Amino acid sequence: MSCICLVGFIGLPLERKQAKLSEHSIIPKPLEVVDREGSFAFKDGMGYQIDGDTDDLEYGIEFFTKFVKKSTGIELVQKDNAEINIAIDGSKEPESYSIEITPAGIVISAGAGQGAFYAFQTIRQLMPAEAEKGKTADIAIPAGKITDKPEYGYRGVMLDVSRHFFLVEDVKSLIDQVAKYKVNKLHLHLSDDQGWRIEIKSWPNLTNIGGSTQVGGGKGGFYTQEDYKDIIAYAASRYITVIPEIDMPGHTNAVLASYGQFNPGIELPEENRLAVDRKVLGVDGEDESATDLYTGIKVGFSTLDTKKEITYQFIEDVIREIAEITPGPYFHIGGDESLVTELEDYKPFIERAQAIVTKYGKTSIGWDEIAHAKLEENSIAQFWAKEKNIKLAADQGNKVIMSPSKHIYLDMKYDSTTRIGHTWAGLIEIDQAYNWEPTELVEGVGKELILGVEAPLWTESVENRQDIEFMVFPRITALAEIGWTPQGHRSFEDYKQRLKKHTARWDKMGMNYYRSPKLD
Ligand code: TNX
Repeated sequence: MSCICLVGFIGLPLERKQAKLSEHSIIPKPLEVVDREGSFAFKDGMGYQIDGDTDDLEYGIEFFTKFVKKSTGIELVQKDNAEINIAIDGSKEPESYSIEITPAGIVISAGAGQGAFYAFQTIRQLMPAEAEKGKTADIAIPAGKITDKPEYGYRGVMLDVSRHFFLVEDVKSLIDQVAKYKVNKLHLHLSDDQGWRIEIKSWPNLTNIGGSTQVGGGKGGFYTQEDYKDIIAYAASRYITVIPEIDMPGHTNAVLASYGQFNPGIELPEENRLAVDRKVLGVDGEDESATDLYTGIKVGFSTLDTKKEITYQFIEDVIREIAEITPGPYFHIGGDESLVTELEDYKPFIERAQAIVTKYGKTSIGWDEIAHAKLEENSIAQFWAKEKNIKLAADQGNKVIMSPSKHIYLDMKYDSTTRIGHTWAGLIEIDQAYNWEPTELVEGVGKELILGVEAPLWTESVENRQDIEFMVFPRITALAEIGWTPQGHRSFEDYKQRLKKHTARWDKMGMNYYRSPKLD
């Protein structure tokens, strides 16, 4: 008997009816859920078996067995005729899965390890919130069948590690938290005016000087190439692809402070300059043309010198070194807010940057402004502000990623009282984050041109892991559902009810999420 029983006042057990499968609060909402009678209870001695290609299943299995052990105390072992059967069927889409739950067992069928991992995330959400904290007795999940697959293949979150630097451990924590919602891309904004955050062996001052501070004048930091590989491997173990961004030709003061030769003579804002102390930073010699470091939050004042050949050698070195240690298919070249680069210089610069990305075997992504240039055939434009830029990309036949700032900029305040964040794109409460549809943002840009969706977290005001959690949750769950669940299948009212159950899980995990009054 797998029901959860309470002892009544006359001493007889009273059955508390277990919620049906279709009444469970899964986010993102699955495509199809069918209820059946009964439930499946995890019991000692149970195990799992795998049918089909096990190649990329290992991480998923590791996650699942660890979670079951933590939440039930049961050590699932691999055995024949097991209660939990995981079948990989390569003819299905890799992210798709189905779960059939009966009192006798669970049968998971998935297109690949990734789909199986998503099946495990769904099963996790079928377990009680207490399971997130540790051992909970008698876990049973209701019988039925879930059949599921995503609407879009690109479901991303972006973390700006330049304005404030975050440790590898903080990035991993974010990876863990978003993977639960089937987010599959992590875009790292690795460079900006305030800091350069990845070791480039051929240009060491980028990190020695360019990585030495951040917004507010703190000590900054950077990832060694080994750190970066560590993040990538960790993300891969949650079926998340990392997309590195080096923003250019604007947003580059950290480069110009490190190497004056790329400075065409920009004017740094008066406030928040920080003189480079080369002795303290251990850098030999002088560099007359280098700028001061910048620790403020203004944008649009910097540019690389687009007219010098050495600039292209430089970006080629950077792209090559990063591409070599990036297994994913993408490289993001930024391209936004290059307000002091003449358009006639900007366009050929972007074209050359894209060509270098292509040369090193990657697909180029850039913020929507890049569509002013001639795009490479497979280049991707990321919508954040201007519909007309996305039209330019679409006219060229290029695909787009949707990050509409007024809906899903995670650095916007929730309401006027939010302690951190900005308001330039508006206030973004959970309904504003949820109520949009990728195919309705730009006229003429429909599903066939949309690769997917991404929520960026810019970090001018975000200083630590608690701040990240506060700005990302709950809004990332809206993004995850918009990327996964077709429009006709979701509504804010229904999402809100499900979200309440998730905040209970986040409480168990000790997360610092935003407690929206919209959840009553
Ligand atoms: C605009 S969005 C930027 C960022 C800022 C952000 C602050 C985009 C492509 N550029 O440089 O951090 O606004 O909200």
